[in-house]
Amino acid sequence: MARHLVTSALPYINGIKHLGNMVGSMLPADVYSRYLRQRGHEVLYICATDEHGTPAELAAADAGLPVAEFCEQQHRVQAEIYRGFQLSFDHFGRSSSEQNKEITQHFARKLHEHGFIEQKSIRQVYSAADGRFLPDRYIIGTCPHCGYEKARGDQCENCTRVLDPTDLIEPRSAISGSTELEVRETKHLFLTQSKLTDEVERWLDSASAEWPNLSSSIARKWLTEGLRDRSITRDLDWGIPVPADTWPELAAEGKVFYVWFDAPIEYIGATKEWADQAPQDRDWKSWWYEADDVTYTEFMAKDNVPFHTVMFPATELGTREPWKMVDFVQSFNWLTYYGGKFSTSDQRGIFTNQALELLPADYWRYFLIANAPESDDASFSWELFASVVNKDLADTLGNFVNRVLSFSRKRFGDQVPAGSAAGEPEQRLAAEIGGLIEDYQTHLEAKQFRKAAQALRSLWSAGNSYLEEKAPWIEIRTDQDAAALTLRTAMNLIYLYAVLSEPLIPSAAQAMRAAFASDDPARRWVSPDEAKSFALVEAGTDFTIPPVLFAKITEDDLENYRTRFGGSPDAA
Ligand code: B3M
Ligand code: ZN
Repeated sequence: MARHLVTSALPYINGIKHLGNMVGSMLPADVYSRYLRQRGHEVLYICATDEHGTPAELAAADAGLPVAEFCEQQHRVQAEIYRGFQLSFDHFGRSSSEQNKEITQHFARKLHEHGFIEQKSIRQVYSAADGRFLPDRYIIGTCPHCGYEKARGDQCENCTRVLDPTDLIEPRSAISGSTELEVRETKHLFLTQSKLTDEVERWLDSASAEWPNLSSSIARKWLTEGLRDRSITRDLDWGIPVPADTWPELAAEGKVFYVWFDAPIEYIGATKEWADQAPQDRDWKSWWYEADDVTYTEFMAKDNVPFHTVMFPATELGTREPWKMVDFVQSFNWLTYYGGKFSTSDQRGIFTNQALELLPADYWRYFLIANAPESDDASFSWELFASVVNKDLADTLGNFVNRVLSFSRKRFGDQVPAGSAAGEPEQRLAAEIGGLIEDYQTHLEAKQFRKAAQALRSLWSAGNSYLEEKAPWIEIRTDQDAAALTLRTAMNLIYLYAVLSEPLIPSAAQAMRAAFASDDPARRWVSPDEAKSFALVEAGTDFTIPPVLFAKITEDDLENYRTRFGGSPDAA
C-alpha cells in the first residue's frame, strides 16, 4: 500500500490563530489523515510553527522577550491548543530547529552548485523613522494590479499576485506609517526562478490534473505572468544564517534566509525532527528522497498556493536532487465572520483558544468541516453554528444514541437484546447505509469535506428514520422480540457511527465505542458489507450509556456569544 505524507501550511508563530486559519489547513488535513489511517494506510502528518521573519521579531519585541524565547513559548501555546482540537500530527515541529537549518542550508548550496542562485546588489527600503531596513511585507501601499490600498510589499492579499515593494504605489512603513522611506544598497541572494519556469510548468502539467480548480488556477496565473527571480535573503537578526562556507561575505554581514525560503523546507526539516526523536525506527529520508511510493498531499488557504505550487517546486527542482514533490494541493477559500474578514490584527472573529474555552473540540470540528470554504468563501455566524450543533450533533446523533440505549436498558437491561431475525425494514436500511458509506468514503478520498460531512449526517439520519418507522416503544407493547430486533439494529448503527465518525468528531466517537464492552480497539473501519450485516454488536454484549454527547446551545448561550464576540464584523 502507498504511504501517505500529509502536511498543512505552517501556522505563523506571532500569535494564536483564529478558526478561519484552522479550517483552511490543519483541520481538514487532520480529518484526511485520520481517515487514511483508519483505512489502514501508513500516514505521516507533519506540521510545525513557522518561526522566522519580521513579524516574529516584532511580536517578540512587543512581548518584551528575546525572539528565541518568544518563539519557544508561543510554540508551546499553539501546540497545546492543537492538542485540544485533537489534531493528530505525527510531529508538530519548529522551523527554527537545527534540522531545518541543516536542510535549508543544504538546499541553498545545491541550488548554488547548479547555478540557480545569484548574488546581487540591491537597493532596499530603509525607514529612518523605524531605524531599520523594512522587509517586503512591512511596506504597504496600493497594488498596481488591482488597486487594493493595503497591499503588502510581498503579496497583494486581494488579488494574490506576488509583488516587490517597489511595485507599490504610495509606499509607507507598516510599522510606523512613515512615508519617509529611503533606498539603500545591500547585497542579497536571488533564486533565479526565471531559469526554471519551463521545468515548473512541465511539472505542473503532469501533477495538477486532479487538483481543485482553486489550486491549479492560482498556480497557472502565477506561471503565465512569468517567474521572476526572487531574493531569498534578508537583513534580520533572526533566521537561518546564510552558510559561511558558500557565501563568507554575506554570512559575515549576518544575512539570513527569507522566511518563505525556509518555511516549506521545514516540512522536510520537521520530518527529520520526528525521526530524530526515535532514530532507531524512523527514516525521515525515505519519506522525501527518491520517495516514489509516497503520495504527498498539502493543505493550505488560497493565499499560500503560489508558494507551494511554484516557488517551492522550483526550489526543489533546482537542487537537481530527487526530492518528493507535492502530488495534490488542496486549497481553501476564506471563512468569514458574518461576511467580514476574520482578522488577527483587529482581533475580530473567534480565536482557537477562545473556541476551546466555550465548547469541546468536536463541536467546532464538525461545524467547520461541514461548512468548509471549499468552492467558495463560507461565513461563520453564531446562529448558523447553533443550528448545526443543535440539529446535527445534539438531535440527530446525540439524541439517537441516548434514546436507543436508555430505552433498551429500561426494557431489556444492560445487554444488547437478541430479538427476531432481520426483516424487510432492516434490508432497506442496510441498502441505504451501504450506499451512504460508499459516498462517505468517496468524498473523503476526494477531500470533499462538505460532502463527506453531508454523507455522515445522512447516515445518522437514516438511523433516526428507521427508529421512527419501527417505533420500538410501540412494538414493545405487543411484540418484545420485534422491539428487541429494532434496538439491536439501532445499537449496531451506534457502533457504526462510532467508528465512521472518528475523523470528524474523535472524542464523541471514542465515547460511543466505549459504550460497548465488545469494542475491539483494533477495529479501524467498517466496510459497507460489514455494516449491512448488523453483526458489529451481537446480542448479549454489555453496554453502558455514555454521558450526553452534545449539549444544545440555548438562546441564552447564543446571546452571550454574540455579546462577547460581536454579532457582526462591525460590532466586534
Ligand atoms: N506561515 C502562512 C502565513 O503566515 C505561512 C505558511 C507557511 S507554509 C510553508 O500566511
Ligand atoms: Zn492586487
